Amino acid sequence: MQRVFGQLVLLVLLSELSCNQSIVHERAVLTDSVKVEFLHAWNAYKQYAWGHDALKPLSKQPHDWYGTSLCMTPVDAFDVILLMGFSKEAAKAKKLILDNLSFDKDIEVQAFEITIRLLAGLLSAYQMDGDRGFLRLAEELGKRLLPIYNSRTGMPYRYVNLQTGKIRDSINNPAEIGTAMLEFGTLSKLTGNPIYYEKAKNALVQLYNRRSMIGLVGTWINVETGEWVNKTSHIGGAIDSYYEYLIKAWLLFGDKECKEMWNESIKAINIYLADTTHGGLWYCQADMDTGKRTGTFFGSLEAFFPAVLCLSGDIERAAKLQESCYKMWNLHGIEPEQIDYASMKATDKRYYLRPEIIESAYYLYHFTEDPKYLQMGKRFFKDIVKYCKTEAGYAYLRDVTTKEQADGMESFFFAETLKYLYLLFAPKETLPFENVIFTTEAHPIRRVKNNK
Ligand code: DMJ
Repeated sequence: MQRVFGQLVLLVLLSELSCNQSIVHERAVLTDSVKVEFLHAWNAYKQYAWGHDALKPLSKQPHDWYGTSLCMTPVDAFDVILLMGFSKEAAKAKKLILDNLSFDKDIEVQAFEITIRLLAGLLSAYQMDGDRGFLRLAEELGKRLLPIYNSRTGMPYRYVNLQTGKIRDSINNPAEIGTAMLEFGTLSKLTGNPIYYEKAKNALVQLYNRRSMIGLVGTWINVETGEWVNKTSHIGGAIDSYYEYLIKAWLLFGDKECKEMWNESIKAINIYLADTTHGGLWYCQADMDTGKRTGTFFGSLEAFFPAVLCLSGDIERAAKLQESCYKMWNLHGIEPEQIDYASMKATDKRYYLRPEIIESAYYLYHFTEDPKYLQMGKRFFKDIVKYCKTEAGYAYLRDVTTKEQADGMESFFFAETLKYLYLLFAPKETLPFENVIFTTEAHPIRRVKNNK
């Protein structure tokens, strides 16, 4: 009897071992495949758009956001090139950036996009590569962005002319107001100049102070008067990374006020925006003053939230929400930009090569080690390759139902989508999770210990 039992235990152990070995093998294969696809996209950028902001993958033409290049793709992609171990490619990208990138340009730029893609990219490049040229560029950019904070409330304007400092657009949203603290804060820590941290933090506090009586924020606010001009509350685009940065600023800098602001905010979000009435967990739109539900839309941008919930320790809710996100992905075999979760119909049929759902799978896998998140990641990767791959890189989809491709490949496809896929499959030591905080554009910033 004892012998039979012993044999059974041995069998179970052996089958577990072989299962683990096959997971390890599958992960190694997937890691290599992501690298291959990365090179496919990167080589196309090099061939058709080298030195420009981005590649238009169908017409094989370069694209510059403001008519002159700010090296968007190489800066955004630099850290992932290093992570993947492509040292020759990294050297080429570095030379391109350090020899050519200048911010002394008479162009009006959207501060948020420039902050999350370029400032963050330069800071992580500096931390990973060590060349002070990256930090010099980051500081030059930081200085040129500072005029955005010259409003009566201290909340930023949306656009600034990099040469003249002229600002415009006083109607701004929480995401664009609040998503600077990691980048500006890190710039302060690295340069020793506190101004960046102070300005970004003040903007965050000013916004938080204008939350409603029930603790929600709206979508648009006038940064001169401090009055809300659109009171729809949600966790999607235009608000999303405001919440993300409250908790991450706490974790990165140990800023207790940010922790308190996060704690208060998440309570209100879970009371008024969480919705379990349509099967599964979703987050809705509601009026910021009354909490009354005004919409049941959810989309690819909202899919960042399981990752943030993981960071806050709410794995249960994170896992439930990720199940909903996965349903959304599987509706048409690839993720629509937005659905109405009450009817489960796509209301915006584009797929922009976005990373959020993959980012959440990566966080959930880190915190639970449940192999189902690896399988999800594999599904995402296979579908992206199947529908978005083109001769010259990757193209976003105009319509997830027809899979019609469109002529764009955003730099976040390198910086985030492929990076999170890679990190999900690669061995943990590739980038130990506890050592960094990822900015909203997935740029890893080194974490100072003992912030908890
Ligand atoms: C990225 O630029 C950032 O993740 C931003 O916070 C939201 N949108 C894109 C990716 O979808």
